[in-house]
Amino acid sequence: MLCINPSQTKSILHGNRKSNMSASAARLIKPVLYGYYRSSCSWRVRIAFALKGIEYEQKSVNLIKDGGQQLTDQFKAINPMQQVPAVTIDGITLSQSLAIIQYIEETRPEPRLLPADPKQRGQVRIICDIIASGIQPLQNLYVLQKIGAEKVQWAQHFINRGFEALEPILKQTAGKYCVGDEISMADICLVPQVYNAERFKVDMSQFPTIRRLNQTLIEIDAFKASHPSCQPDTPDDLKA
Ligand SMILES: N[C@@H](CCC(=O)N[C@@H](CS)C(=O)NCC(=O)O)C(=O)O
Repeated sequence: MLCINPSQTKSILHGNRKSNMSASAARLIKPVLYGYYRSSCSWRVRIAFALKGIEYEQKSVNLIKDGGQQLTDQFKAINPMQQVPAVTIDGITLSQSLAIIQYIEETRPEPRLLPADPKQRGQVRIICDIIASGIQPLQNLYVLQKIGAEKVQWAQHFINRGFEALEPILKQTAGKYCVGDEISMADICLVPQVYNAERFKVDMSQFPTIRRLNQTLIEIDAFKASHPSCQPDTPDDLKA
């Protein structure tokens, strides 16, 4: 498995970069991803960086340690929503994984992550929205902490519900990948969501198209290198 150099990890407590600089100077600085190895939304951004061959630095925001570093005032100043990912890039700070990926797509267009055909773009966005709005928010840490003892059944229920919608859509749109034969943002959203489904022991045999796509995608270097088992902040016992 391809792994990113562990020396790139830094604690979020190591501080921020300066903001007053020219746009061209800002562009020379490597983007910084504030993320967490197991966060599916952080993984989306890592896949996008990897597919586009963009080098970046990672700063780990441990969602568990000390009650959750995302809840500190220091991180709240980076992302008021107190969630990962956040990215500093070109002199600005962005949050929300899809907004981050779209910014990367618009500023570094090759290879493209949205198809040229508007109908296929529409299909990509449907798949992204089902996952990013209809599934992941219902099974993120903050929500599950509120649910308490029933959290596994809760997460399974909403992942199943979302995948029951995705399966027939993907049956229609998929070629080699989620939409046709080009990797897109839909694939970037799908793989981390399947990883979450497996963590929550969802029966994936019900979703043969999703399973087939995931198996194809997970063999691609950009998906492997960005996998949660392969990050600078992955605990030693979970490292690939
Ligand atoms: N819509 C946001 C969702 C971000 C999100 O839910 N992040 C999770 C990790 S995947 C998080 O930081 N959870 C912390 C918490 O729930 O306290 C995005 O796409 O970036």
